[in-house]
Amino acid sequence: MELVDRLLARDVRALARAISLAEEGRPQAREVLRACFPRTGRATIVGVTGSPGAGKSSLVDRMIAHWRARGRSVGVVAVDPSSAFSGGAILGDRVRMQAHATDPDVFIRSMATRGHLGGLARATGDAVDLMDAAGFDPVLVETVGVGQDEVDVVRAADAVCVVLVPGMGDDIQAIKAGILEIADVFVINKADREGVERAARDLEMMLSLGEHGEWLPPILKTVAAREEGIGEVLAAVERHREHLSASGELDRRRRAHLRLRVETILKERIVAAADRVLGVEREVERGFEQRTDPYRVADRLFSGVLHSEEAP
Ligand SMILES: Nc1nc2c(ncn2[C@@H]2O[C@H](COP(=O)(O)OP(=O)(O)OP(=O)(O)O)[C@@H](O)[C@H]2O)c(=O)[nH]1
Ligand SMILES: [Mg+2]
Repeated sequence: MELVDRLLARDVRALARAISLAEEGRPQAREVLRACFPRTGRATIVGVTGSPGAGKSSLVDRMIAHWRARGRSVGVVAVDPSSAFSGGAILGDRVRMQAHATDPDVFIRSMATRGHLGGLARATGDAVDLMDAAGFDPVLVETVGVGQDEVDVVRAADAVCVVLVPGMGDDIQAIKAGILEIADVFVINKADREGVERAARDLEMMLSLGEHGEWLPPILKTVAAREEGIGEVLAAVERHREHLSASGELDRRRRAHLRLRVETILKERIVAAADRVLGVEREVERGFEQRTDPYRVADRLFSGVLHSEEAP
């Protein structure tokens, strides 16, 4: 397939096109992904998450610059929560990472939170695969650390950086749901502000209460706006990656991610098939009128799929 050949030769227009196809859930995307898949698994995938405005994009921008200086080509998937309302890619990330806009070894893709057939995690997972296949390594994924969708998205990374800011007492609470637990590296950004030591102490305290395996997530301080501490973040990500490889944890994680993706696809297909065979909406409506319990409605739909000629 011409598109695949071009993508594998790192034609960024082909890559952009392939990501759009995947995002829109087009049938052609499946073929592209299948053809590209053997070339995936090489890139280190780095998730960057944290509260809104913590400086994630600024940090990503600085990380790109550092990796570029070492000759790496960098892919970025920036998940944009605000476009759920505005319906377009935000200006913020574009502006923040503008310096790299003309660099062919940097590929930045913004993605809206909503409007993906089959969910955000699937769309971002496909985009990461395609960038990986095109030879970008590392691939960074930026999301705001709120909500299950975003947690699922960064969970698929090899290393998860959680970005916090000083004076975050309440913030920690706000993003606590699932995000702190999956952090491999903590970054306290805006370390030029007051309260950075306190934030580090609070975090350390929280970490000492929680459980962690062999890897104790380091707590690093950065001033993304002034380029301070970025080298340390990269070093921690690389150290973490080495730890994953050496401990066998990398394969375990990637297996778990594969499973998650397979399950997502499976659920999607079953629901879609049930919809074609009996109509989910129609059966729900019927169930509502007849006060049927949800298990029975699901049973009816599921057996409809099982007994239909059509494979899901
Ligand atoms: N004082 C200070 N400001 C910073 C620092 N890093 C980023 N900022 C500023 O913080 C604001 C938000 O930065 P972004 O990089 O857009 O933050 P973000 O986390 O990507 O934001 P969202 O994607 O909208 O959630 C911008 O005005 C940055 O200039 C820092 O280290 N110190
Ligand atoms: Mg951002």
